[in-house]
Amino acid sequence: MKFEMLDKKMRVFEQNMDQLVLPGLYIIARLDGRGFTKLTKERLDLERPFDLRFRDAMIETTKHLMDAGFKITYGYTGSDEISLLFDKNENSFGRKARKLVSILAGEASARFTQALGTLGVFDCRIIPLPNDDLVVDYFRWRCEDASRNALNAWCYWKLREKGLSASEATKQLEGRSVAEKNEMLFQVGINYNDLPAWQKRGVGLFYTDMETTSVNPMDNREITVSRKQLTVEMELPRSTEYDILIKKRLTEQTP
Ligand SMILES: Nc1nc2c(ncn2[C@@H]2O[C@H](COP(=O)(O)OP(=O)(O)OP(=O)(O)O)[C@@H](O)[C@H]2O)c(=O)[nH]1
Ligand SMILES: [Mg+2]
Repeated sequence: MKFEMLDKKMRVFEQNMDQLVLPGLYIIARLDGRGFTKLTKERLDLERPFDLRFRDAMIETTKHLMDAGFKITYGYTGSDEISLLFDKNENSFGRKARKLVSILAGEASARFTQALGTLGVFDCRIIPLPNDDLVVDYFRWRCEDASRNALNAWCYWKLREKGLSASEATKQLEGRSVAEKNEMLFQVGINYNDLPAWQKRGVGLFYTDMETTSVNPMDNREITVSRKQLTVEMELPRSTEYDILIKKRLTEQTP
């Protein structure tokens, strides 16, 4: 068979699973550490429930993804997950889902492994969203999920410290309301409201304009130039203020 014919014949199979994210839809990618319960509990010696070295490795991984050749206007990380909002006009690889997913998962796994010195692998999914409100809801959802997980994780580890086994601690928390969990923490001297914002709401990464002065080489006059700088926000605002922060990212230009 001639190469051209063989090529044509095989490409049909190769392209069978290809899917494009339709133009006009927002692209969000969410990456999640694979089997990180084992990694954080058995393979690494981490602070519980939250560890600074782990958090910083996740932030470095998010920064790396935002600098991996795509136009990403917002990065969000909490626990072992990362969400990325693409510029609405992103057209890399013709918006092929398999390209986005495989590149992001590969880049994240490589950077995280480098940061912590142990094998850390990420999965990745693409979430196409049709309008601004759903993008805001998406990030509200991840943020609220982080809050629930933080409350749960603090309660869980306090029970473990008291000597309860993993299954006993899990059972004790089953069916408990948010108020009950808050009270439980209060009894051991922890006010949930006073915990660091990055634990309760995650960390946001986005571009802000920074003004710097420079000298125009043509006439040696001082000029002010504005350039984009990546900001790592450890204290994400709550409710409507967070919505505003996300809405701003929808029209943001990447550098
Ligand atoms: N000790 C510690 N554990 C953390 C920290 N951040 C995340 N984790 C743990 O990371 C795990 C993430 O959980 P999941 O993503 O739900 O579960 P997983 O084991 O990764 O499973 P899959 O995602 O389905 O592969 C949880 O067990 C968290 O307790 C941290 O800062 N310190
Ligand atoms: Mg995971």
